[in-house]
Amino acid sequence: MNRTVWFLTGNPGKVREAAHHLAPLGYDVKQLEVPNGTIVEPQVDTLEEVAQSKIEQALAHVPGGTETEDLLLVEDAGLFIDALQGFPGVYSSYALNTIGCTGVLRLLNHLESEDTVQCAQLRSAQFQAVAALWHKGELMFGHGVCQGWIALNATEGEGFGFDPIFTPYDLDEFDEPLKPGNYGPISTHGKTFGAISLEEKQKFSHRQKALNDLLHQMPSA
Ligand code: ITT
Repeated sequence: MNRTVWFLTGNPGKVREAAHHLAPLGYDVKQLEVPNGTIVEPQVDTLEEVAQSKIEQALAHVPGGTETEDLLLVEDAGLFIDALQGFPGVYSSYALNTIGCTGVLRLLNHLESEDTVQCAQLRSAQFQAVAALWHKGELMFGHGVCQGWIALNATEGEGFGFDPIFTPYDLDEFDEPLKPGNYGPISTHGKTFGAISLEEKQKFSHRQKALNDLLHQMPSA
């Protein structure tokens, strides 16, 4: 029988990606919706602290409460741009809602080059994700990183958030990122996450890596 995973998030794009990954493994991913303003995202330094705080706040809203057999999932991600000392990082939601993708591109205006390899180095960035899973009082964390760079222009498509401006580095046959200028078997051919399908994005995604890391620790469904 499928196990229910309540995913606390206001972002349906994240639910789609988690369900795509966990449904074939016997998990029924459901969005845990709470009234606006119920969960306060703390302004702390790390994604782990954000995720843990959200789990603690969300437990009061899980059907069945702390006695439930269901699982509770929170996943926090951020875009960390090297040239901006990691900004927006843990402030990614705020940055997206205020300056948006266009504002981030503007902050990097001075880091341009006609040489794509140089551009990819100057504008290097990572998506980082921390997935936290609560089950019967136990809390587990999974981590995932996706290396890449901030494109010169935004491209709209299937994705969400900063997808239109993030191009992942190619991956080698062991799923490890290659340095710019090296071409690997797993590649978007220079396209941003915004310009590729969800299936394609999954091959690179920080969220998938964080969920995979969690899966190794999860009770079998
Ligand atoms: P929650 O309700 O789950 O917190 P959120 O959209 O605020 O949803 P995060 O706090 O995890 O998600 O993410 C911080 C920001 O980074 C947010 O604006 C996202 O849109 C963006 N982001 C996270 N993962 C992303 C991804 O895979 N692609 C593009 N943008 C992403």
